[in-house]
Amino acid sequence: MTVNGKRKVFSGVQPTGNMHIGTYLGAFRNWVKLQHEYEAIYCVVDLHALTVPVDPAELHRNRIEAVKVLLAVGIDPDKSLVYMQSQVPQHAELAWILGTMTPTGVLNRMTQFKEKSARAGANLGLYSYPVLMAADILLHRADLVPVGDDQRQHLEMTRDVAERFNNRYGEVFPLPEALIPETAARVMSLTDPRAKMSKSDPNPRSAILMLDTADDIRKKIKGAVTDSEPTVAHDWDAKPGISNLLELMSAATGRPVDALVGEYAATGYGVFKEAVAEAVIELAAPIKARYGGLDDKEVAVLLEKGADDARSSAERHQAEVRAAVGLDGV
Ligand code: AQP
Repeated sequence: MTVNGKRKVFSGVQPTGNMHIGTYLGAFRNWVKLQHEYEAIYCVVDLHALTVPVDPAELHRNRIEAVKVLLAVGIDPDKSLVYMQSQVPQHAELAWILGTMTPTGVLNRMTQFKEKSARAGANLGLYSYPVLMAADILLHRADLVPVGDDQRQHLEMTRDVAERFNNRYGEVFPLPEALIPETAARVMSLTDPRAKMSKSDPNPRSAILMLDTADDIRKKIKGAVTDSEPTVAHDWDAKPGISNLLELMSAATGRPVDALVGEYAATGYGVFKEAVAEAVIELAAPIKARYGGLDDKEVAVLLEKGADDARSSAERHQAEVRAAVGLDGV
């Protein structure tokens, strides 16, 4: 959908604390780039964060932290609309409508639901998470959704539900495309390279946090699980730990994985890990510095304006949906 000649980009992040480097490389880095070319809307999806048990005070803190991280990585509030999902009730309304046209068989296949319900227990919110995510995207008529690889399945479901809606009620939603980076699209856990690096992983050594100190980063990368055969090579089956570190370093430095393999193939894991750590420290340092300079009160003012703008745009779009399904007027 084109507004003032610009296509729309939308994406969201859950305020579940412990913002890590995977989120940055998989998603935020593209968010920052795209705000220069697109009408950009970025949302802290706090309703999604309720799908696993969370302490209210902690959620409150994490919401502000998430916004500050967005600003610190380079989201510019003059270029991007930034707001909290819970302050725009049209998200939940559209999710209900889309839920009525989402087969449960589709939701049963969602990998994230299977994984998270195994860990935290199943609930209806977790089950219908992809429907709310579809509503987040479609509410704004987004054309492009920059996400990490773990969200690929949810994006496919979003396109399917949009198509189903359009077939039944007329062309209301553009079909959004996912934008997934080529390198570091799925940064893996440092302690279990077969599992995704995740905010909710209880092991603090599994993830490099964006606000970690240089020392923390060195220790975590030094302790990253690898294999016993000491050649640095990119092979996800035989060497998932080393492949993960290679992709991390490639994404952090912009150097191709092949070039890194050429340089470190024979140096042994110790030297390679030190180089990865320094590259990640260099990447994270300016983010951490900018985060430290942000003021909570200014963030609150920015969020109020963001919510106002998002509500008025969402209401215009939602009126079109209500009319299409027969819920307009009395
Ligand atoms: N490990 C990752 N590698 C690449 N991209 C990632 N993303 C998350 N983890 C990685 C991308 O970051 C964006 C925001 O994700 P999210 O926080 O809203 O939800 P998530 O995907 O469920 O991330 P986590 O870390 O696993 O959080 P919890 O533990 O709270 O569920 C998304 O675009 C995501 O793809």
